[in-house]
Amino acid sequence: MTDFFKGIPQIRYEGPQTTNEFAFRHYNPEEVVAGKTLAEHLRFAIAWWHSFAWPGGDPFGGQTLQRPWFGDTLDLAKLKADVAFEMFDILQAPFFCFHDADIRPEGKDFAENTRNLKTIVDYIGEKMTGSNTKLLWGTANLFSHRRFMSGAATNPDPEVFAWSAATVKTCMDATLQLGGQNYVLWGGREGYETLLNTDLTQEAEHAGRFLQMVVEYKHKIGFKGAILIEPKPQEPSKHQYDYDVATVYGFLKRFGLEGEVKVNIEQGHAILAGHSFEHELALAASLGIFGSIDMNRNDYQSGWDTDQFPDSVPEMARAYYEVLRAGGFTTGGTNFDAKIRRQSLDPEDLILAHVGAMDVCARALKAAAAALEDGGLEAQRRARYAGWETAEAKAMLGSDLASIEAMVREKGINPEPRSGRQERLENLWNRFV
Ligand code: XUL
Ligand code: CO
Repeated sequence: MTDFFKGIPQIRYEGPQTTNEFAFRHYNPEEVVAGKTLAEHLRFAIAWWHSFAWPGGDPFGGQTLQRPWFGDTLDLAKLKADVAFEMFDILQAPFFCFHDADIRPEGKDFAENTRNLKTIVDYIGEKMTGSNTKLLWGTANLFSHRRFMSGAATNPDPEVFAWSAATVKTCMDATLQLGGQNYVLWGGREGYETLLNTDLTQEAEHAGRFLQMVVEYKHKIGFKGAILIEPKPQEPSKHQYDYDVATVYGFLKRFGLEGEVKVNIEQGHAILAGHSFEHELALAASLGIFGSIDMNRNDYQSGWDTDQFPDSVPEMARAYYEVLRAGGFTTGGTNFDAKIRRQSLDPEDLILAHVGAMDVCARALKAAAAALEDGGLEAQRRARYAGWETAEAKAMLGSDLASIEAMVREKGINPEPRSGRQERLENLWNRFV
């Protein structure tokens, strides 16, 4: 045991009336909602990078957090893992997620990176045998080190492509070894700063081939989890190639990967792309590529990716409504890709950020499940398209413009507009939130 979380009890469900800060008010992991427990629905994961590796910097100032495990040695990386598993236990977290660079010290070359990764992955594997916490996904950090400043798979330098491909191989091996349920690729610097130095065509070809290699390797090693792309429109690059769900789908189609790769959708990234979170979720479900979510929120005033913990039940309820309509998570889950503010120095802040977020998500999921169970919204959605259920209407889709023109004349078709009932539907929705 380390003493980092000394005095902080394990968080248990005590119900909405409790005044205990260190308790869940709404997240009762065993509560059954719409046929599954809340733990099974929500599949919460803790992000290693924000909770254990982030030093608290922003563009105007450096480190504010001082953690006893900060530093680039294997012993400190093990201490970090010890603390991580203590936090997973305090929160009863079912899953965690990591990048290679979050868990291992940086080596002087590729061989040392791989050795360090293997040592820490073995260490984490041992810790997992005595823990209930599993791996939701692993990923490679192909954006922080200066070698990636011009991209990884899309870097103009083939040596960086090689380094990146080799690194992803080691991270997929690590994810397989730890029983990960997904492997994620977020193209942090797969994009450009200026078109004046960028060959869009060549970069897209390289990114497409890179992803094909990831899928080929997945099958080669027998990894049964899902490969997920995480869309984001900009930041760190001015323009990133995996802009949003629609763009990723086009990219997957172009490289024949739409049956192999799904998406990990992040709330803050959806907002940066000018969408709502629920739009991205609904679109992914409709395209058959919904995989997992990174749960956080952005500050609507600052306009950048602030990665705050979610605090809005109405917003999250709209998101979980789409998750439930999509049939819920299979390999995916709710990963808190969220960081405490840089002034939140205390170990308690880190724990309570997650407690609050888990409660917000649980309330949202319950509201969404109630709305879906009520069925009123879905009935009205179906009723709106009921005209298309007739054989005549369906046949029109197999017809042609000239025949349809003849039919319109013959029948004297003259459509009467009907209300979209938006406010009535919003009122119905608000009964559940
Ligand atoms: C960055 C981001 C990443 C990915 C994993 O905005 O969301 O943390 O989730 O690389
Ligand atoms: Co993310």
